[in-house]
This record gives sequence, C-alpha cells and structure tokens, in this order.
Amino acid sequence: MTGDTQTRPSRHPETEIAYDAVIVGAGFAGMYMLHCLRQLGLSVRVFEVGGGVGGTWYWNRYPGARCDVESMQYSYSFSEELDQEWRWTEKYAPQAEILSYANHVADRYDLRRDIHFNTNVTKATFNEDTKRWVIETDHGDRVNAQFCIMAVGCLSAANKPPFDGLESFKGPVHHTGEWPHDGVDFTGLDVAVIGTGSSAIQSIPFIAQQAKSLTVFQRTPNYAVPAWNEKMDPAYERAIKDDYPAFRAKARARPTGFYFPFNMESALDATPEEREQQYDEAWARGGLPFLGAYGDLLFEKDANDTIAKFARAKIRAVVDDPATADLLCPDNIFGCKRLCVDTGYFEVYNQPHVKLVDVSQNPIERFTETGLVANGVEYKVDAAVFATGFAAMTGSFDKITIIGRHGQTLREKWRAGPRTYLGLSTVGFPNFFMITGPGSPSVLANMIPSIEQHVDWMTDCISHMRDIGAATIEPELKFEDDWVEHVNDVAQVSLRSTCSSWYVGANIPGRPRIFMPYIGGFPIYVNKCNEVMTNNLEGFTLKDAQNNDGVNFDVTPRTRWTERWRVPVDINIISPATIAAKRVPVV
Ligand code: N01
Repeated sequence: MTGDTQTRPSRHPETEIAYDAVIVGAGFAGMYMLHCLRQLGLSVRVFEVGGGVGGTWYWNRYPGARCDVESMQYSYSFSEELDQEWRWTEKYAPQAEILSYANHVADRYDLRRDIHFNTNVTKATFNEDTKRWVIETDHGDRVNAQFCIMAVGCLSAANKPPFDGLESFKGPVHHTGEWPHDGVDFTGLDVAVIGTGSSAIQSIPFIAQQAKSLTVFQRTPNYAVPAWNEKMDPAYERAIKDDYPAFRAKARARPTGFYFPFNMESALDATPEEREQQYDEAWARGGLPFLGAYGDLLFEKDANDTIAKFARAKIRAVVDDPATADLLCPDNIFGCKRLCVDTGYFEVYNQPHVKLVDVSQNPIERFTETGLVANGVEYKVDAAVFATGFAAMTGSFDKITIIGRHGQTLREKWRAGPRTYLGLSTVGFPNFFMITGPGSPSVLANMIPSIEQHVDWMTDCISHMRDIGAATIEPELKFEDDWVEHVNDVAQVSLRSTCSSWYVGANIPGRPRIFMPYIGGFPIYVNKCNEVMTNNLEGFTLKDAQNNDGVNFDVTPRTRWTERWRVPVDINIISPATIAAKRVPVV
C-alpha cells in the first residue's frame, strides 16, 4: 500500500538525553502541548512520524478532504492575536488550508526546533527506580523524560483490512488516511473504493470526476447531510472577530464544544407538518447542525425514526435508479454512526460510469492481480482506494509498546477496552498523559477545544507538581473504575450506544465492544476536570522522589491555564432530569 514517502532526516540519534517531557505527535495536540510546556520552562522533545506538523490534516490529503466543523470554530482559541490575524476563506476549511494554519502556528511560535519529524516512537517504558520514562524510536533515539505525553490522535491508526490476495494485486492501493503527498491521478483508470464513511463520501465525487469507471463497495450505507459550503462571508467573520472570546465561550457551553442553533423541543410533540418544516429548515442550514432540529433525536427511537425517514426521502429524491437508492438508504439510527457531511455524494450514482456494489451480506472475497471479487463476481480495476477508516481511539496507542509499573503493557491493560480516569491518564502508568484519550469527549466534541482544554489542564497539573516538588502522579483505581462506569452509564442514555460504529470499536473484527468517548457533554466534562484540579487533584496520588505520598502536598493547585475553561453548562445531559427527558443534541 502506498503512503507518505518522506526521507528520513540525516540527524544523529539522541541517546541518554534527559528531557522534562516527551510528546508523541505533532498534530494540533502535540503542538499546543509543546507551546505550553515551554512557557513553564520545561525542556521538551516532540517525536512525530510524519514529515511535518498537522497530524490528521497532514495525513488525510485525499481529494475532497475538509472539516465539517465551521472553520471559525475549528481553530485554537488560546491567542486573541492568532484568532484575529488568521483568515479562513471558506465556511468549512479544506484540508490544505487547515494544514497551512497548522504550519502558520508552528512558524509563529517557532515550534519546529523541538520536533523531530519522520520519527516513529516504538516503545515507552516507565523506570520505577528513576521514575522516568524511557522513550525509544525507530531512528535509534533513546531518551528519558519525567513526563510522557501522548498526542497521537483519535483517528490516526489506519484500518487496512487484510483481504486475501491483496499482495497479488498489480495496481496501486491508497488508504484515505495515508494519502500520497503528490496526489493521485485517476484519469482514465478503473477505480474501486472500499467503504462509505465520511472519507469515502467526501472523496468519491472527486475520484468520479477523473476515473474512467468507479465501483464503490458498500458494507453499510450512511446518512449524509449536505454541507452547503460557501466562501467565507466577510460580515460573518467580522461579527465573530469583533468579540471572538464571547463566541468561543458560547461554543464551550454546548455539549459539542461548538455553537449552532438547535431546538430543544421533542420531535414527537410536533405535528408531521411542523416536523417537515423544521427538517426542511435544518436541512437548508446543512451539516452536523441538522441533528439540532429537535432535542430528542438521539435519545428516542420514535423521534429518530422521523428524521431518518426524512433523510432517506432526500436520498431517493436525488438518486435516479430506485434499486441503487434502496441500497444507499440506511435503515439504522440516524446519527448513530458519526454523521457524514457531503457535497454531491448521492448525485454521483446518477453518472453512468459509477456503480455501487453491496457487500453487506457477503464480504469482499479476495483481491486478484487485476481486481477484486465480491458476491462471486470479479471487478477488474486498475487502482483501489481503502476508505476503510481507523482503529479509533486506541489504535495509535496499540502501535507503541507502552510499559508501565510492574512491566504491564498498556495493550494488556486495555485488552477488554480502554480504562482511564477522565481520559487523561490510567492507573499503572505514572506521569503518562493522554490528550483527548478514551473516556473524554474528544471525537464527540469539537476536537481543537477538546485538545486545548486537556493541554491546559495538564499544564496546570505539571506546574503544580513542580511547585510542590512532586515526582509522580497517577490516578487511583477506585476513581478510574468509577469514571469508566460513569462513561458507560451515560452512554446508555444515547441511542448511539446501540449500533455498530467505530465509537464502540465495532468497525474492526476482534476489537472489544465498549463506548469509548465520553458522551455526557463537553462543559459537564470540563467542569468535572476543573473540580478535580481544585479539589487538590482528587483521585490522583502524588508522590515525591522518595516515593512518599501526601508530604507537603496539601496545597490547592493554581489554575492559571484552566481558568479560561470555567464554563456555564448550557445543557446538562447527565442530570437526572435530562436523563429522564433524554433531550440533548449531541453530534
Ligand atoms: O472511516 P469510517 P472514515 N469491507 O470508519 C467500511 C472522521 N472524519 O475514514 O460501516 C468493506 O467512518 C466501513 O463499513 P462499516 C469522522 O469522525 C471526519 O470514513 O464498518 N467495507 C465504512 O463504510 C469519521 O467518522 C471528516 O460496515 C469496510 C468505511 O469502510 C471518521 O473520521 C472526514 C471494511 C469506513 O468508514 C472515520 O471516517 C473524514 C471491509 N472489510 C473523516 N472495513 C470530516 O471532518 C471497513 N469498511 C468531514
């Protein structure tokens, strides 16, 4: 399978260098973590497997890739100057512009000098004697650090199904999450796309423009709402920039961490005519906010049925061939899998050179030298695109051998599913932090605020540890167990816990089924983190270098960084009243 082909840097491996912190990954999380730790005066090394900054947006360069959170909200909020100076050109930013933004931030804050690119962290081991992490890379680096911080991304470990015969296929195979930097020219080629998730739905219209023929292999159809993307409206941009902090604050108070209009009424209280009008209006706004048409869509099956029916009718209205339209219509919960946002996706199937193949009943059998076989038919193709997603949330951790206390690996600990305290840390792995780890809102919220909030919390935590002379911090088992239970309990409130999605690890055979992100809403979660901080890091054990706990540690941490995350809760999903009413839009 092709992918990023960067040459390895000609640098000497770093051996036996002691850092205060090592950060794994230089996406938006690793970059901001580096920026903050520098301000504390820490020495930091970042290792990044890619050839540049940007993480997800460095790798996912497939045609049509763009964010489906509005660009005015999908950016760092830590600097008013940065907010004011950067100008987005479209309502929803394309991948290249988001990557330019990441590079702009890296330049502005001179981040690259502490980052080693093209370097894959292979192993991280906690040394119980020195209380330091030893971090090893495929470049021969072996450094140690007090803190090991994982900024590895939630959707970064590509899922490449091991189809029989794949190695015999003569044509190129590209995964959307590892797209070649020089682009791919499909002109005149017969192309197969496997998968119909967000990446497929964004890329298929572009691939269809070039390919001689395009065959899409669909295991599960997906709902998609039009983006109605447009050039940035300068008046809208001005209005937000006139008081960006107030706009950011409004967004943080929402369960999703981004702002959009929504209606808290029940879909079931409306007449069919009222519902139709409401859905028409929400559809006209487009994108993820469509789910805000009513408050109970993700909580009441009967309510969800009404929006699912509306969305299916939209598909049938676009797709000319009724049999193809039938195949494209999902019959599962609307928004149960991550909702897709499209531009001209369903229309593609009206083009004579595009064909949809249903592999829901019988999986793709095998690849041959010249194509692939499904339902007993060989489809001859020149190139294949795997839009097959990711080993979500935990896949990037699994790729590294992470060894905590008593030689326990993280893989072993998480064999039955990830266990964390607040998605920030995990028992048995002292001084090991995860930015947007499983058990935090992460993928259910706006990623960049989720990242910033975690980084700010960690920065206050590390600053506090230095103030009081603590050598290690580790969560306590009871608190971790309670948090895992709470994450599960809250998930049960939502219809999202009921379907086979990557949220529960169901997209890849053999993965444990557990709802991984925290669905209770961003502000509730943020306030919980703040409470833990001000309650003297409740649920964590801090120890000094002699392994004593509790000595001189009874000092309330300062909250210099987390201060900006004291947010009101606009909607509270986890109060008993909300659970009873089951009403909250969560996208
Ligand atoms: O991956 P996916 P993605 N045989 O897992 C199919 C974010 N994102 O890269 O549904 C045949 O959603 C699989 O089938 P099934 C966003 O959070 C955001 O598209 O498992 N098919 C599915 O159709 C998104 O949710 C943006 O039955 C196989 C597809 O491959 C997440 O990333 C853009 C198969 C994978 O879909 C992941 O999206 C892009 C097999 N063996 C992504 N294995 C935006 O911001 C898998 N499939 C807009």
